[in-house]
Amino acid sequence: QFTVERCICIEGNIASGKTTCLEYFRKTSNIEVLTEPVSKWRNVRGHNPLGLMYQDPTRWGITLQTYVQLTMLDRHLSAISAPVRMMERSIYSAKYIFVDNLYRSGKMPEVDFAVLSEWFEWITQNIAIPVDLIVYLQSSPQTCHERLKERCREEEKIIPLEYLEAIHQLYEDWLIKKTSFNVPAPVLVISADDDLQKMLHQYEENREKILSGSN
Ligand code: DCP
Repeated sequence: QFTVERCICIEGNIASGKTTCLEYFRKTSNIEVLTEPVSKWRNVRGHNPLGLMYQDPTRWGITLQTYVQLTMLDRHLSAISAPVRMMERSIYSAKYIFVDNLYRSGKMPEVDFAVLSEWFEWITQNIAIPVDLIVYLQSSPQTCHERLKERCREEEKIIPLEYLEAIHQLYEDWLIKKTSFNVPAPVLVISADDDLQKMLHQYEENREKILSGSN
């Protein structure tokens, strides 16, 4: 076992290409790569909180987001198998982007937002969750919408462009303008609208910066 020397979080909109980025580094570097536990969100003891949330966010938003917060915490704290860890999203974006979006768009009752916020604040004040670098895959909501349609994940068929625009705006405020919430680490911005070949090229070009954990 190793102690975590560096933790790099890959952030970006839905279908911005985070998985492709993680898979690229998994294949080409000796690092630990943790993808998002989305399969768990689609099946917890036979239930699908992700699907339920998209069908009725007001009723099921807190259900999904409580579980997302747990699985993210588990990821951040899990024993590491290499000195450098790269992971998809973080407990921070779960709260600052997705929970906030549900609440601000009027889809989450205030009491649910309050309970999730209390949980989040307790966790982040009592448990060290070190992040050394955030890689922000900056994409246009239109590109994500196209990729989403191509990917055809059953639960996501009903996601409208406006939803991706709202997520995009929250990411921009958080990581580019830095006007909304605490940014827990330096941010490296990579534009993510290009096709696959160009994206892989960009990852190669930025490899040192990313793996050395600085921007
Ligand atoms: N999701 C959510 N709340 C969160 C985190 C994710 O509702 N706190 C949803 C959004 C997506 C699904 O979970 O419908 C998976 O999200 P990602 O965008 O993280 O995963 P992708 O596989 O879409 O990423 P990418 O295409 O960039 O690899």
